[in-house]
Amino acid sequence: MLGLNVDYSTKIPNNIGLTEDRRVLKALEGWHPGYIDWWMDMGPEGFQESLVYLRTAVSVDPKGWAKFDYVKMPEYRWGILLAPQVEGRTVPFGEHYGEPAWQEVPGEHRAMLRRLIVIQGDTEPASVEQQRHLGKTAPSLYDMRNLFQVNVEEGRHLWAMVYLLHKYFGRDGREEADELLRRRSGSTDHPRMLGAFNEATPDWLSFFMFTFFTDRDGKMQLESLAQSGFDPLSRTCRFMLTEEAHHMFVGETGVGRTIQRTCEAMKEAGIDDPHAVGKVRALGVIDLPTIQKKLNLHYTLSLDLFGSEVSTNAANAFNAGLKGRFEETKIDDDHRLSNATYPVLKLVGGEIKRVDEPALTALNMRLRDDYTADCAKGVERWNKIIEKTGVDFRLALPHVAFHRHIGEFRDVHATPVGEIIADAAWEKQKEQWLPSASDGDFINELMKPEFDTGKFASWIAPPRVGIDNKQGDFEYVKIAA
Ligand code: BYC
Repeated sequence: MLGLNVDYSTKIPNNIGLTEDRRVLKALEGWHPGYIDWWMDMGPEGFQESLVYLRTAVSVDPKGWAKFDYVKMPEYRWGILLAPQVEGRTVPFGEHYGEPAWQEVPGEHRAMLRRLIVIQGDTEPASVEQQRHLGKTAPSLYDMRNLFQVNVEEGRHLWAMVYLLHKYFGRDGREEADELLRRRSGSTDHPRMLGAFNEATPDWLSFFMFTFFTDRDGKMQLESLAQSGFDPLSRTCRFMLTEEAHHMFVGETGVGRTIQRTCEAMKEAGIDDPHAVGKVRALGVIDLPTIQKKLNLHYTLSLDLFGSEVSTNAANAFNAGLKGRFEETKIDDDHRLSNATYPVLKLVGGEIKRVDEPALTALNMRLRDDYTADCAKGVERWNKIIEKTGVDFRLALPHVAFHRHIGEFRDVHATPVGEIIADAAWEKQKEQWLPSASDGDFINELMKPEFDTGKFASWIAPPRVGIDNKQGDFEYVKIAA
């Protein structure tokens, strides 16, 4: 019987009875040293000997699944955890709608399923690589701990996908699992698979924006894969979503605390004009227009992760019962999309128009719309912070045609409000909309480490509550000398 609790007696903690599955246990134990080598080479730079107050999953029971303790990161127990099997679960959409969910890989859809798992897996180590240098400029021990928590859990999410590859895909699964340790974020020869995961995360504001926007794409994609008719994938993704919530919390509160500190500093100094960039920066905080630019960048890089608005790949994955819609089981329709249409934003004769497309091929657009709605709510919460301080400024999501590299708008330039403009006009104005090199230099200058217990860098407010309800002066990371 597969329990809620995690077995820690094997080298690889798990709740899937790995001790009885000698073949997979051996394969994963074989993969383990390569993973540790990757972690030491490409995981957080420095701090590997430091004691970090981390949560580790000890159960998959939503009511109490984690325990907190000091751990050295390389000794973190990366485990394989699946949400409990739902008895009698059926394929919730597509051509196989209503058939029993698959416990083995459906042969006819093997290649497509492997591709989805590999793409998902590839993003996890990529994000760790992108963030590896941030520890040394952490604005507090609290933030440093959150960074490392996110990193170890992304590492665990890699394990989650590697388990599926080893267990269900034989030799080519093993090869794919090895490749996941070989690709490198930003490499010219051997890059990570998706665009946003080859971009730099140069500073902590980028890290917070990334965990707000890009981890939120992760949430949407995992929600869609959690609907999968391939039950082991569904169960894996369901548990990953439990951890993912904290990553988005880190992003949302990180940006929120940055905004809070900026507005407070402006008020203290009697600066009313949020566009008085020089004056605001002189206070040692990040001006709101620059925060908007960072938002524009990370939101649009994340929009690209949804693929093309109209996609036969997405239609095929849905038909096959492999990747569903956000909250598929709560949608009231035929779950096959036989005759349904969905409005898609398209470029028609140089203008942006809404055009009805078959809902099946418009699934990426639909998921992206759900994503945008979710992002917009978070942006409104940030605006509330600004409003409360009395500063007259509003953050906004740019139009989906702005700064795109994938899909319908990749070959045109558009302003943040969605006006198509000529190349020359774009070149002239883009630094008003996206972070410039000098914005980057300014932020970099602010990225001074603050490692004193309970203290925070000039540009960010303390959190309202500590992790695991710890007091403000709690030593979240005991830095090794
Ligand atoms: N960059 O039909 P198309 C996360 C490729 S994040 C580069 O338009 P499709 C996390 C595409 O591969 C969630 N290439 O799109 C967050 C295809 O190539 P092939 C990760 C791209 O396939 C933070 C071609 O263009 N999970 O978990 O419908 C930290 C045409 O594709 C891009 C997933 O993404 C791009 N942005 O949708 C840590 C879920 N976009 O095959 C973790 C699994 C498209 O013709 N993946 N291409 O050579 C999928 O569901 C889909 O593959 C995609 C693309 C949504 C990515």
